[in-house]
Amino acid sequence: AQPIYLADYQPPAFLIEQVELTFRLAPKTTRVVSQIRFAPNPAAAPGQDLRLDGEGLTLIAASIDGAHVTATPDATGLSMAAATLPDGPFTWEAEVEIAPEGNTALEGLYMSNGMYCTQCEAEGFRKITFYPDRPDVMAPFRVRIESDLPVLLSNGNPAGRGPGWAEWDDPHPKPSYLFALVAGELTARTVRFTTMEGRDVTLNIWVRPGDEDKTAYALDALKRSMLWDEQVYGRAYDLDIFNIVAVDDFNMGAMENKGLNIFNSRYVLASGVTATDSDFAAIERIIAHEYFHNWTGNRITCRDWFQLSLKEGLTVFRDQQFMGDMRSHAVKRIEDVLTLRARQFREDAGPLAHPVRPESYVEINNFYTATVYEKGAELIRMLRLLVGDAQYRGALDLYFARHDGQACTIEDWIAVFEDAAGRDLSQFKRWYEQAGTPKVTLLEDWQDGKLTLTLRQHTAPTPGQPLKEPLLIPVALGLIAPDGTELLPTQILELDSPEQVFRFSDLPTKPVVSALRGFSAPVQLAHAQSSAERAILLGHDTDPFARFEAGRNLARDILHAMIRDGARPGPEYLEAMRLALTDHALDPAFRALVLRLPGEDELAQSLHAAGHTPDPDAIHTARRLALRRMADALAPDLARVVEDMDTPGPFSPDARDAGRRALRLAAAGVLAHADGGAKARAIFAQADNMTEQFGAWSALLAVGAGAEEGAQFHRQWQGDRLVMDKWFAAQVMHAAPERAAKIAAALTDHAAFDWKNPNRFRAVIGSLGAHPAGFHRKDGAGYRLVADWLIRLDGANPQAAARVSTVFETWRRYDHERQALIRAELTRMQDRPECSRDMGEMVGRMLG
Ligand code: DPP
Ligand code: ZN
Repeated sequence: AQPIYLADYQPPAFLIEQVELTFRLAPKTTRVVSQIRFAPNPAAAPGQDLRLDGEGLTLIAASIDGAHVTATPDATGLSMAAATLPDGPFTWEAEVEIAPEGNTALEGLYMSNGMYCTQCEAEGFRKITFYPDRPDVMAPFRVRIESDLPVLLSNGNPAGRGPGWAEWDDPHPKPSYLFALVAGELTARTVRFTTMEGRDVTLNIWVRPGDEDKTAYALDALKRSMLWDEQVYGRAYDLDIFNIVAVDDFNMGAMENKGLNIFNSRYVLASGVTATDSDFAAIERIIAHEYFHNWTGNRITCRDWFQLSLKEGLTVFRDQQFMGDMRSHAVKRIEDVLTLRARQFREDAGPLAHPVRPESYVEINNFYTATVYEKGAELIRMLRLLVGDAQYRGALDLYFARHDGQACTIEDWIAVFEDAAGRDLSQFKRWYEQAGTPKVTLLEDWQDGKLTLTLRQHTAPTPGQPLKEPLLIPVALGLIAPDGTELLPTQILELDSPEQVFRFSDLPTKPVVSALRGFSAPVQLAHAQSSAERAILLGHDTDPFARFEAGRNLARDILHAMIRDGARPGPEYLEAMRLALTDHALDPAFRALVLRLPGEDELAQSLHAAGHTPDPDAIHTARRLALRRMADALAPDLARVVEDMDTPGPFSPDARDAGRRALRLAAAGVLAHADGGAKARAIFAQADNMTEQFGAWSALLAVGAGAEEGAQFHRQWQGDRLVMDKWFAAQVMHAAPERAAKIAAALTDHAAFDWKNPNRFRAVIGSLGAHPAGFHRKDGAGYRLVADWLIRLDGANPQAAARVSTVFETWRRYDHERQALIRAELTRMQDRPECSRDMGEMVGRMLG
């Protein structure tokens, strides 16, 4: 397959004035009739052929302005020669046949448990009918659905309903990737919301009968999202109805189709007994994210798929702000940075590194990445820091006013900031174009009351980008006295050269430097500090992220020393942890995060960045030893925290109770390394909520116990798909390294292992890939099992298979023996004539 290049962008030859679609639904023989009013694009070269995308469609008939035409589709669509087209506007009409039942790729129109649904982003609409399937062609849609199923939904407002049919009218011009259709036996929970503009909107969450009692939280999150977008961004909803549908078989998390969001059911359905606190938080975030897309994505969309971060980075940033406002900004920021490092830094350091705005792709589905999403959000956070909060809001107002109804580019985005803030941001734009995580080195010099800080930046080469230019990096920095008082509140240092010096004078005492507060830029900071300095920051910094980070750095340094030299965690570290654990002034959620040691993959990443070849077994062993030492040294404190952090009364998923449960489970989890899991077993036995039931069982599994609890968990939950995903995942994730691949293999033989369901596949195969010591066993059994299953899944659902294949993206970190084993598996995956475009691109890039 040939790559597509950003540099080759051409405006569409034809624009669309109106689309009318009729669906006659049948599992094997759905008919789709399209009537599309085309007009030549005045901004394009005149006299071009009409090219329509189409894949896997059986063309029944086609006409132009009512006159039958002969069209011969090829593998990717069909063309009508310019000479055969009328001058000026014309109506194209076509009838095609498709088979949703056999569609296991879950792209286009497909079926999930007897229900019809669609997924069109990025290029699924071409599997529904012939169309210019590109985001810069926006049109109003009118849709008629014919089916005996009781609930028939599409985008926009309801426009008519009779026995066996329904019509929908979407007045807002939209690209085809936002088209959606749902038909099934569904039931809704409904509320009303009045917008700040006075529009009375019906909000529905549609689920399968029986799941109604699990929709209250999502519906409430939706109302809060709508209100928040009005209050914080001045954006109101623009249709009379907003529908959300939960679907069990779904490749992504959810999809922001105009007025008809379709969700992976795991991000809608929740009750206290079936969903963990993390599930509730994920639901709140994703409901908000998809809703926020209505303005950042739908009203203003992307000109082409290279601009994907224009909507995704911005919408992630907005959902992060929302979650901070709903819960805790400090805790949310820490969690976001942990995710960024675990996923995006990992991606940026390996063969799949790409800029936030890529320059080429073979399959766009492979670019729904942590870089486009999470790093994209970080760029917006930096922009806000550089221009200030008021100018940020001004730039966004300008963006909405200037570009509503348009398909835009990163250039348009940067321009609103330049215009609103009166500032040249051409250097900042490099962040969108340059891949790789910059390394910032901070050197301190203290003399005669003067502090001199030297900041350097360097970005290592990434695939296709051997040379890197200096970036504009906002470094938020403050100074703390050894007794904990703040000597200098946060300043933003703008690092825009390879090396810069910043001086601070008139200081009464040698300060402790608190750098990169709030994680002000997505960089790797190299800043040598003593354990004593880190302990001061952990105990006293005014910036909560910096406090967390100081504790994290302490833990990382100790773990590195344990892994490399067999050192042991010293008393200072254990004392610092004890202080954080028992500090009642601190938010329990924050204490839970501080207590959590860096994960095995994070340690492999940091060892590799420091020039070492990580040994997954040594990392696993050292981490467990550190947990054992913490458990021994802190046992009484941990036990007290477990008692103190109970949450009496009825279950509430709010941030306060969730934080208490997080700390309680974190403490019981550490303690299990000394008490054999006694506390965890007690929590499991008494649990009246999934967070504690599942958290306690996981803690038991992690110390080699939990067999009985696992059996009980299975008996209790075998009828609940989403809880069963947890049952599958936990057994793999917490398996002893030498057993992980065996356990995963056994689970794939389980009657409930429905491998075509993406959630279930990821629960087993994805979890093995996320268990570094288990996946990277020297005998290669983990690699083999994952490759076997990826090959099988590639035949049914290439997009999902390609996504999971990223478990191999870190392979060059490891020793030669492991590299040889992985190379052999990647080659086996690639060397098949039937290897999909999706997987072919991913494996090709990984092999480099
Ligand atoms: N549904 C995905 C998201 O919201 C892609 N747009 O990010
Ligand atoms: Zn999104």
